[in-house]
Amino acid sequence: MNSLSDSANPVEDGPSSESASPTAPATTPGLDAPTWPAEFAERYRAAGHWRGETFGQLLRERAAAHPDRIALVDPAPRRRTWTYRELDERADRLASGFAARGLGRGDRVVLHLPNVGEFVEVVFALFRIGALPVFALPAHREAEIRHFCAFTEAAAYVTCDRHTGWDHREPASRVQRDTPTLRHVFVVGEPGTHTALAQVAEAAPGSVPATCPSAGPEPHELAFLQLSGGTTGTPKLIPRTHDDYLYSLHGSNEICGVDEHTRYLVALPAAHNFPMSSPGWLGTLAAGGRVVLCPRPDPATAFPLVAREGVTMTGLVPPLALLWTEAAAGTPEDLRSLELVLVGGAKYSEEAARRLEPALGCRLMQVFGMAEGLVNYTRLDDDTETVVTTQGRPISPDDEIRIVDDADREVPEGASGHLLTRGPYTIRGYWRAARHNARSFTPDGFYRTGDLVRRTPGGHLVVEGRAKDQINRGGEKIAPEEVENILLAHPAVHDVSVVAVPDAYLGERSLAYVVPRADGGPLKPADLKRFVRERGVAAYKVPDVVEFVTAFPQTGVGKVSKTKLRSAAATAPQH
Ligand code: OOB
Repeated sequence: MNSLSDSANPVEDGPSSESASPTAPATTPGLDAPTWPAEFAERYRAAGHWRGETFGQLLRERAAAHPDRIALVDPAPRRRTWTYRELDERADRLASGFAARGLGRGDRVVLHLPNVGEFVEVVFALFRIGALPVFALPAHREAEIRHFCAFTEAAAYVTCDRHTGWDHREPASRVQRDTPTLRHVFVVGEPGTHTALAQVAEAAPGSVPATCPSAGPEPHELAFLQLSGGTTGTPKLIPRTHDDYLYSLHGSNEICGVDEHTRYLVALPAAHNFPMSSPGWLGTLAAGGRVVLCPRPDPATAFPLVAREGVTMTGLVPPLALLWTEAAAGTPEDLRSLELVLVGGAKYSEEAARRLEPALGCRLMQVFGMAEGLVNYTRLDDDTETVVTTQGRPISPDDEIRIVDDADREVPEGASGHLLTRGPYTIRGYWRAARHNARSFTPDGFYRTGDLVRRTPGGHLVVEGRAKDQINRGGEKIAPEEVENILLAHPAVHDVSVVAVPDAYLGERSLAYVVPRADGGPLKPADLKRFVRERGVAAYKVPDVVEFVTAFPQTGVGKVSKTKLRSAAATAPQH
């Protein structure tokens, strides 16, 4: 029994639920999601936003233009580098190996790798053959991987042997056993019973179908599936096309001043949209710059890399920005190559933002983005006040912004309201999720971000809060409903409600209010935390605090009031 959720039935929509109706938004065959209506697509092409380019072509062109320039550095455990030519060739060799194993256009491939060079190789190899990477995060565990593989009907799963003490090979075997479509498991490192990725690339680059441009994916087609932060029981998948994502890269590069001299440190997980495209490692490669992978984002790991590799730019979530700011004063490392640090993913406090530039001796840029599309940046020529007090303005003149009240009416200029957006790189619907799309998008195609914002007279957005039921734990997004569903499966739990509590370092932590069953026997917070962990989900989803209550506060209509629970959580001295 879960009476806690305000949302409708979270049951997944199936592949067949995107059936066309006269009022349904435009869809592209094989896309499995609503897409931009023809008049919008034409407008974005005419404006030069959509250039008719694919990722496979992009790397090929960069490799032709400057073959010997270093594209990628993986410093650990021993320093490896790839020139643009080597990366291009490597992508071809892997692509032909994947193709020889029957992978091809439209096949979903769940990618679950930390920040290693193979991640970049595999992404470009999949782009080449038109297979679609599904970007899992390194923190994800068996439960999430199982869901991604099943829901996307994945043909392959790419992971590594061990990472941060976890062996991924046995869970991979179990997932494969239970997922009929999953024909291949490729492993970076020791493969166990699976196929070594190194062996796939051994195939000589034969006639890869995708090296012939006419056989490769079209620019308006899907390039990959990103994960949404999510507010529902399971994360939704975000279908991004070559055209739309490349536009966000080029726009980001222009705003951030990315060029061939840029050396971008991938401190956050490479699979996340922020370090991937804002401007991130893909933006850096698109500009002919150098990508430096960072195995862990802590100052002790990252600072020596900044110094040794001459890093000029990176992107951090606010808690990390705070750590870097505090560690800078005492470090023996030379950080003078750093020119720009982007901070986003969660609200960055003004007080912390003011300290970054003096501490690190570089510029700060705030970024307020979402994997669904819209990305806002403060600008390099903004004054300090704007940079530390706002979350920036959109990339594109064609990003449409509406700030509305609960009834979707525009609020007066400068007032706070719900942010709705539509534009050349914001999706028109999630992948295979028709029912959810009806809630998350307006009939005229605006995405309901769930964020509460106001606009300054200068046109910058300030994030004021959130209307969606989500916890933003230092940039890691938790859907309370997902954790509630897990806890409800515990035999001694009668009811549960998971909410955010303010936290000085992370911004927010998670708190599970639990009503135990009368006959459930003794129950301790640690039991429930362990129960969540043992369900095989990412560690950041385990509630930080568990508190037992006898009942939940109700709304006027008798539903559980999360608003009242949140304010109780925020004011309780013990949290
Ligand atoms: C980024 O993407 P997601 O998809 O993990 O999360 C998006 C959500 C936003 O809707 C907002 O609620 C929150 O994260 N958020 C911020 C923020 N940046 C993101 N909230 C307050 N201040 C900010 N600066 O998080 C993401 C994607 C691309 C670039 C940067 C971040």
